[in-house]
Amino acid sequence: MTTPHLKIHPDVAAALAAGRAVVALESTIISHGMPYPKNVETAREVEQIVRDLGGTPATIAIMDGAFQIGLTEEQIERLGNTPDVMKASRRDVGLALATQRLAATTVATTMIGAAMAGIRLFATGGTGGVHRGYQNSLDVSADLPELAQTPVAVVSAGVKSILDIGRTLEYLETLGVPVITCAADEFPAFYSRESGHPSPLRLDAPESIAGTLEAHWTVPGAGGALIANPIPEKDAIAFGEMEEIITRAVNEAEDQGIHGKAVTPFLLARIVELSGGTSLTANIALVKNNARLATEIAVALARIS
Ligand code: PSU
Ligand code: MN
Repeated sequence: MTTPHLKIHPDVAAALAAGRAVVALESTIISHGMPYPKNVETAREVEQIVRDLGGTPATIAIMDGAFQIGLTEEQIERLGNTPDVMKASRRDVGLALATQRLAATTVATTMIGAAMAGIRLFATGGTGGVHRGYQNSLDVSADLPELAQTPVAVVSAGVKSILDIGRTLEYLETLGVPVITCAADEFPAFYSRESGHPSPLRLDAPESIAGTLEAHWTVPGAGGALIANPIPEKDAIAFGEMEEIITRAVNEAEDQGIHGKAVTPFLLARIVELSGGTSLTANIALVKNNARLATEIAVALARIS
C-alpha cells in the first residue's frame, strides 16, 4: 500500500486492512486555519476523539515527497509551527511531492490523499466554496470540483459566510454532490446553526447517513458528499454577530489586492484577530463535533460494508 509518493502510517494501514473505521483529518486547518499553539493542541485532541469512539485518525499532509496518511506528533508539530508551510490544493500536489516541500493539504487535497489510501470519511471545520463577489474574481474553491469527482464524504460545519452560501449550494447541486445536513433543516453557517438556506437533504442518524453514502457510491461516477453538521447550540455564535467582522475582513482583502490561494488564509487569520478569542473557541468546538459525527458514520459504514 506504500509507494514512493504515498506513505501510510502503520496504525492506519492496519485499520484499513481489517476493514475498521478510519477518519481522515486535514492539515491546512493546522497550518493556515488556526494560530499556534491552539492548532497543534486541537489537532491532537481531535485525533483522540476519533480513537475514543472506536476509529483510527489519519491526519494527512504532504511532506518529504509523499502524501503522509496518518502523522506522528512531531510531524503535526512541524505543520503547526513552521513559517511558510505551503498550502497545497489539487494543482499544487505534483510540485509539493517533487520538491519535497512541507505542504498542508486543503479539503480538496486531503480528499485526494484519503482516496489514494482507501479512506471514505473525512472530518474538518469548514470547506471552501463560491466566494462573495465571485462575479468579478471567479474565485470558486477547488474543494467543490473535488467533491464532484473524489469518493470521500466530508463532514463540516457548513461554510463560513466569507463565502456566498446560496451560490455554493447551487454549485454543489450542479456538480451532483449530495449535501446532507445532520439533524437540522437549515444548512449551517459554520459559527452559527442558521444560514437562511434550507438544507437540500436532512438525515438524523449516523447509520442513515452511512446507508445513504454506501448507496451513493454504487452510482456510476459518484464522487464525494458534503455532510453538514451544525455547531452545538452551546458553542454557536449568532449569525449577525460574526457578519460585521467577516464583511470587514472581506473588504480588507479586496482593498489590499489579496487574491488566489491567499484569500482564504488571509480571511481566516483576520477573523480570529478581529473577534478576539470568540471565533477560535467556536472553531475548535465545531471541529471536535465534526470528528465525532465522522467517526460515528465511519463505524456504521464499516459495519455495513
Ligand atoms: N474554511 C474554513 N477553515 C479552513 C478552510 C476553509 O473555515 O481551514 C481551509 C480548508 O483547508 C479549505 C481551504 O479546503 O481553506 C479552501 O481554500 P480556498 O478557498 O483557497 O480553496
Ligand atoms: Mn480560491
